[in-house]
Amino acid sequence: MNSAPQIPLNFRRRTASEMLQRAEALAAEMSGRRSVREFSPDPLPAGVLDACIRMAGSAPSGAHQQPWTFVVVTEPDLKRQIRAAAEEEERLNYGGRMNEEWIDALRPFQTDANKEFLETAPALIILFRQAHGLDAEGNKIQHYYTNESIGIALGFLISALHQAGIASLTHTPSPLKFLEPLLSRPSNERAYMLLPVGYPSADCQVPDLERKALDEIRVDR
Ligand code: IYR
Repeated sequence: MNSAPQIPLNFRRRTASEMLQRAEALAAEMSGRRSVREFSPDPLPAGVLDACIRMAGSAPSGAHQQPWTFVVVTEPDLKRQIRAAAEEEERLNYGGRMNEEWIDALRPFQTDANKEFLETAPALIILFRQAHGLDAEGNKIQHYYTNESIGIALGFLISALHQAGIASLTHTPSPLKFLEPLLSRPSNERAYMLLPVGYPSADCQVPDLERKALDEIRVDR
């Protein structure tokens, strides 16, 4: 294989105090992020989603294959169709496909098969994982670590949205397959996550949750 041209890394060391200050500020900012299920219909300012998706697209990926597509849906009729199809699946989920233990685990979130937010939120971002690539002749190109890669990109996206002042919900109407024909995706793309994005409604409530403390999630050896 040809070696790719190499360029000097653009990296500047920060002072210890600057590092600590930035890390603490970011941790505080991100711990304020909450998943939102009640959205205002207010539209988002032009260009903000583009910048957030650009940040998501800067995620590292297996062999730098960037195996992702971000579909942004703002068209009301398409949102309505997505809601109808999602609710059809969720009625089956809540009606017996999820067992009692699962339904119990969801109680704090007061979820049910009704997914009004899929129509209220001004935009839906649907992440597609490219299970393989396609060349100009339609031949398959092997992709590597696509699950890891798309998960990292989703994390980048959620973080970018929150820092830009946009609320989101990591929504997985399950199974997600219905999104592939509805959004006319090519055969190599698998729906991975549906994110309604926008401003929370004025009276939005969220469950009073606690995050695990650092000593519960960090282990030193
Ligand atoms: N997909 C269903 C159920 C659901 C499952 C989990 I795990 C959640 O954290 C939340 C919901 C729904 O969207 O209602």
